[in-house]
Amino acid sequence: MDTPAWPEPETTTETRFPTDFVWGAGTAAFQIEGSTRADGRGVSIWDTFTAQPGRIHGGDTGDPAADHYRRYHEDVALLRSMGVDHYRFSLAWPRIQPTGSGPANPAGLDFYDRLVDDLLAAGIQPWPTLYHWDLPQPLEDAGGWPARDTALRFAEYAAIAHQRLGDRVTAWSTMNEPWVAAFLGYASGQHAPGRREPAAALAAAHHLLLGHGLAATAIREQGTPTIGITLNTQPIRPNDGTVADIDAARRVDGIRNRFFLDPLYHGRYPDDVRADLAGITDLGFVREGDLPTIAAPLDFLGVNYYSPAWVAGSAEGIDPRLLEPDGVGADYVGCDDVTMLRGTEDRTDQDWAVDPGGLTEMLVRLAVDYPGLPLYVTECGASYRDEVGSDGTVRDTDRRAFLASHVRATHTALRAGAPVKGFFVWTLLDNFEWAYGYSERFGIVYVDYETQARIVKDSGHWYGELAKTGVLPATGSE
Ligand code: IFM
Repeated sequence: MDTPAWPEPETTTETRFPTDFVWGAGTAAFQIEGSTRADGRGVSIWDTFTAQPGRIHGGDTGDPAADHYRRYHEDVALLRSMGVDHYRFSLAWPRIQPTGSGPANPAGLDFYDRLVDDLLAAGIQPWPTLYHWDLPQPLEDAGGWPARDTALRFAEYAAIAHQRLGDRVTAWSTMNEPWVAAFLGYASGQHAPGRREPAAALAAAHHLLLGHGLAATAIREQGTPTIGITLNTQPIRPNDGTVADIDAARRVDGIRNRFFLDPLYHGRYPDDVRADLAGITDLGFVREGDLPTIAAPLDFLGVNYYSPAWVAGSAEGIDPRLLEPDGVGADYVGCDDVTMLRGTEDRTDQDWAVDPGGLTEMLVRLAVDYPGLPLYVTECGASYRDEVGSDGTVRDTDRRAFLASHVRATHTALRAGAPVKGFFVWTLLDNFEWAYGYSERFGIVYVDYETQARIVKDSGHWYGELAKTGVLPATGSE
């Protein structure tokens, strides 16, 4: 894998974005809503998973989260006061269809109806995602994403949601990070439903993609929505120029990126990845007609970016301090022998590598290898240990610097010719960070989980200003 010379980021002058560039903030239902048993909501795999001892840091669950189900009005007002006029959120399938099939739950639909109306009244464009990991438990009991039927049920649910909201919502995303749902959910078991079955995880990945394609087709038949999917594509960097390192990078890139991008853009799974996986599956779950369905026309690609990965073909001769403590784990199916490296000393408080150049690299690569679709950075953000100062403010300098450098990296990609149309910060509110529970804070708004008071952090004030002006000041003046 050659590393091209990326354009140098602009740092000495202010950086102006196009006037129609979209600035937004994102959230996800299970991470913020709470009220998990309210108004007929069904049980999701995350309710089941969080109830199992030892699964989540501190034994945390989806309640109360940020109590957004009851405080959504206040949160919309917060977005408005900050000057952020695009809001990416997810719909909870178990609120809308409590068992994952059959009739809709009117109270669940009513909630999103009120939220959408509130957003529009505040001048904020809603960007719902249909699936951000909260599968109704009865569907998991029937086999989950490894079972083909789940994809069919997903398309029915998508049609119900679009039928109700499609008159006011134009931008729809089908899935968030199917890689995570498939491989953390069914291979490493770090996420719900906590299964450790590599072959089933590959079937899950295919059925998530199939569900995406069926849902996109179903809602396209109802009107003229703008439809996208969000992937957490990641630059995979070989440690060295050795054949072993470069081949390790190819394999990890294959399962992380191309296993999703190739079927979506080209209607096929990559041959090299099929060959890599031959000992695990023959992909017999792929039926005739599936791939054209998955490659249904799209209007945009959402890109979630946090950090690159650095890989080596073997750990031999590498200073142990440079290795990722968790290694490759089971996250990258078929790559168990690959070594993961830390890559950089610059880390968030969660110990994730900070590398804004990786975002430029990813956006430019997508523009070159997968041309044709507008790109939106649908998530980018960082967890730092915030504290409320004695003056009641949250001075999250690290997060602000992280965001500024990544916004700048986005502009660098734009300048290089990548069709980037927007940036959504992850995340609006501190929230339930999956296996980490409430221990990690990614928000640009601080949430006191005891009182549910919100405090806009310094990064939130800064981001609101950026969203209003589309101008990023020169480095040093941020
Ligand atoms: O919080 C998550 C989000 O739900 C999906 N993308 C990554 C974020 C940070 O881990």
